[in-house]
Amino acid sequence: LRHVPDWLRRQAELQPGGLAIVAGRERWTFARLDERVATLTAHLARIGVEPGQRVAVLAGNGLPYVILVHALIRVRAILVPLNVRLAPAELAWQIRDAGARWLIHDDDQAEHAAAVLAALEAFAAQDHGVTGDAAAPPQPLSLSRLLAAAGDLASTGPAAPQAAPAPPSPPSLSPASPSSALPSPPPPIDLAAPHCIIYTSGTTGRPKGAVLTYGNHFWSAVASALNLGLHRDDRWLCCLPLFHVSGLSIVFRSVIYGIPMVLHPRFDPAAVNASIERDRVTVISVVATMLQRMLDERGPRPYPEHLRCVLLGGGPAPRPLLEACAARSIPVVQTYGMTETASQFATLAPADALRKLGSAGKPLFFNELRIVDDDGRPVPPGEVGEIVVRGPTVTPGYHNRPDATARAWRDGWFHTGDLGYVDEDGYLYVADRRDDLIISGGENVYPAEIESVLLAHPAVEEAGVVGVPDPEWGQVPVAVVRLRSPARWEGEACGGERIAGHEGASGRQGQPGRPKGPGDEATGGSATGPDQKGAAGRASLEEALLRFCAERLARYKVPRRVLFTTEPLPRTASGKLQRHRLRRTLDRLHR
Ligand code: S0N
Ligand code: AMP
Ligand code: MG
Ligand code: MG
Ligand code: MG
Repeated sequence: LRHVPDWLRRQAELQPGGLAIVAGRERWTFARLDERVATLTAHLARIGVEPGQRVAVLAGNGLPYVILVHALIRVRAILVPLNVRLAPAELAWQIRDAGARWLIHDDDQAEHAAAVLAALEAFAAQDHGVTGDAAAPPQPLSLSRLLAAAGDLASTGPAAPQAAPAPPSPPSLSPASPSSALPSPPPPIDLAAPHCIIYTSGTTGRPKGAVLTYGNHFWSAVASALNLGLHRDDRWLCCLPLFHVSGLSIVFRSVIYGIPMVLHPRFDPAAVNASIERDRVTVISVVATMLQRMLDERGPRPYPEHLRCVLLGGGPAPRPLLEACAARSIPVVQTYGMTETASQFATLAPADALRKLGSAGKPLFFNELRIVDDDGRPVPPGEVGEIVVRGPTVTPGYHNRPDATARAWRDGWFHTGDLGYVDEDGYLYVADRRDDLIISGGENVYPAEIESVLLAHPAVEEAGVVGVPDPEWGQVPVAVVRLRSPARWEGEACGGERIAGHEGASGRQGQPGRPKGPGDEATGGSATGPDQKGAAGRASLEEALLRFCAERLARYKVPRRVLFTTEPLPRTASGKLQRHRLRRTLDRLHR
């Protein structure tokens, strides 16, 4: 199967009056959504958005985002969804790496988008090791203005021709002549073509753009239905960001299944709980932090019968949470998946939910999974190894990163970097934490990203980051820092411009020369760099480093604490940081 009909158009033909999307007070049918998408498609083509161009999108959840996703498909432009929580410099890097030609933002993100463009200008002056064809900066476009202009054009003149050249026609699946009310037929979708590039951080610090094809999304939606089933009255609630594949995949399930998505602008536990009832939601995707908040908000009241599946993914599923849900008959199924597998790869079957509590289930219908040792040899059931996967939902590779692609795709298997085991019955259990990945509320945080920011600070000689358990977010990052010898950092970093130069820091600086006082051992333990400066000095330096991080990283990546040590950080003979040993250093400092 190489081509499928345009998903949205097909639903508009099959069930024009069928509900496609519920968003706040808006309830749009497939016909209405299709019509709006057609006008935006024409407008995008008119202003010069071309097939194959990368279009970065910086926007929160909403109907406009969904319309844009479908219109970009019809233009055959490549979607680059941006995480709105990231700092301008992080986004600028992704935009350059993707070689994005356009930056479409919603009104809420207008200022953020301006900051990203400013960061891009700063980038242009330096070399940041960007792998993409970093030519001209992207042209910014306001999503609300695009939609308004598209609407005006639609009401005043005929729609422009489709931008995309039609690929060779596949055998026709549609009725001989579609309804005359519908605009000219969009070309069929080539499942092998790239649809989007989604950035996901890596162990070495810089994020990689995972390319997902139309086929990745299509087979993911089909495989999900073969496992969870498809009911005529299904409604899938999306309170996950559309810039993650967790949320985006619901857009495709909606148009491939012909069911409504119930779209929330953000995650609000009370709003989600109310919506499950009011909007007759049958399936919802969540991460653990969300599910916990939903339970807390709801109290002991049971969920309605029509809620048949709570799909829990994006990170570890805490055992107590699973047990609490089981005790309350909440139909939770755990899934294992990642950006690179276009969402769910393995999911527990609803029938196994209780029998195999704690498992992420079996690979979905088309997928295969193996657990292998360091040499790539399969290990027996019960033994922990790396999870490697293959199947039609797995990314072909990373944008402009043949090296990273070759590291991941070895011997025909995609190496996830995750550890796990399968039991005798073939059920997957994702094993305890990898040392190099912290998952905070479903967002990935790689220690190396934070370490490289800390190392860029003039006072820092060495920095290491590990995840520590957190009741709300699952894990949060904590940093251990060894400062440069006082002679080098006191004048330069502590009293002077290098730290104080960063917004707001100077006023809160401690007194660099303050003599050591009582209570100074609270954080530092045995021997710490800033001991000479006392607790206040340490606190102010910690604050300065946190501020330094906050200017360069998403808030959720900013370490919860910075602890100071005078000892060299634990490393291998070759100089690689040993995070399992660093964790012990941290425990000691924390005490
Ligand atoms: C959990 C969420 C909703 C929390 O965000 P919230 O409460 O809306 O935060 P804000 O009000 O904006 O900010 C309040 C403070 O909280 C900080 N903060 C926000 N998020 C985090 C975080 N994750 N960690 C730590 N801190 C956080 C803010 O910075 C702010 O602090 P201050 O005031 O100091 O600035 C939100 O984090 C969220 O939406 N998380 C989920 C993200 C997600 O979707 N992850 C999944 C990614 N993975 C995939 O896409 C593949 C897996 C997958 O597809 C999948 C996943 C789940 C279910 C199903 C599937 C599937 O396979 O289909
Ligand atoms: P991302 O690519 O950002 O979606 O992150 C996916 C990562 O989340 C995976 O590589 C795993 O490390 C983690 N993850 C996903 N599902 C599970 C699960 N069921 N249990 C534990 N970790 C998970
Ligand atoms: Mg990942
Ligand atoms: Mg909030
Ligand atoms: Mg994640």
